[in-house]
Amino acid sequence: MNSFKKIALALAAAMTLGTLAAVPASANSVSVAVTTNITASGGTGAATAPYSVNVPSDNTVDTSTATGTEFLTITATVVAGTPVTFTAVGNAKLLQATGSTVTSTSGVSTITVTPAAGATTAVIYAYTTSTSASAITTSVTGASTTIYFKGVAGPAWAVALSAPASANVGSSVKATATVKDIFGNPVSVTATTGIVEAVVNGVFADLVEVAGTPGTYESLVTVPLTGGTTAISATIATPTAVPTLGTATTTASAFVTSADLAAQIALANAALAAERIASAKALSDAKIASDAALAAAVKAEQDKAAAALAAKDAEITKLKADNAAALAAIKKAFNALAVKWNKANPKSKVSLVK
Ligand SMILES: [Ca+2]
Repeated sequence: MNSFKKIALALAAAMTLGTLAAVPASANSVSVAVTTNITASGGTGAATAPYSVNVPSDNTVDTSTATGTEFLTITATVVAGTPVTFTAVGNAKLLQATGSTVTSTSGVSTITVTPAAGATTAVIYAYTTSTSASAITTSVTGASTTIYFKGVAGPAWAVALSAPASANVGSSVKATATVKDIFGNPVSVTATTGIVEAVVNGVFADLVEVAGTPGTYESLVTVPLTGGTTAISATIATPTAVPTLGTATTTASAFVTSADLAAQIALANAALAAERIASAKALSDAKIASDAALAAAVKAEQDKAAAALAAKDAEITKLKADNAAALAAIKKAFNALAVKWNKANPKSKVSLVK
């Protein structure tokens, strides 16, 4: 067996116990041992396999029969007397003590611990309220090491439900329920974390968890052929009360209004056809009115022109008469003078004008 295999086997044995064995410390070195009570999916503490620990869903960071252990115990081994700084990044928080009076908001992001006189270990506790991974770096001057861990969601605390607001009669719609723990982490409901069930118009309906999406459940709901409103509700079992963190939401509702879409389309089409007919008639009426107005305007202009022409004709006629009268008067006057002349000058008579 080569040395790599020996190390791998030793590591595997240590993980089985949920503990990484401490390596003796030397100057400027730090080794970390972590204890967690979750062995089934405890992880190795690497970024790709964080340790798992229950979130403090009862708002006390401690160990109890109901919720198990809700913290990691982190033991750093260093050269005696060396101060050790622990720093949490992400949702993780650090504590120097746990217990029934320590709440989910008690932790801090960094703690420095100096081992007691002659001692080589510094111990702190870490917890998280999130199922996303957090990192904790343990450091001394000149050396550091980082472990990763994540929370295991608590019991179902809140349920939400969504469904389409409307649907065609007789069709199927998807109702989606999401279940979260007291800290908003998705919860895959199990016998130990509660139940979730759906009711459609008073009848229990199937609710199936979506593969790969823990805490999300779907139900295919068929709305009635007669239309109307379909009431859907999702319910989770009432969890143990945690008054210090609020009130659980154990029921959520959604309503689907169904209608005969084909009938609605036929009605809409009929309305559209009627609208088109009305529009065509309005257009025709407008053209008729426009044509009539145009004809009237043309006639008015024509009448005006005819009247002007008639006035001119009358004027010409009057001028002609006036001229004739004037000419006749001139002839008469000339002839009168001619008669007088002829009497006085019989030897040089002038002719009268006819
Ligand atoms: Ca607790």
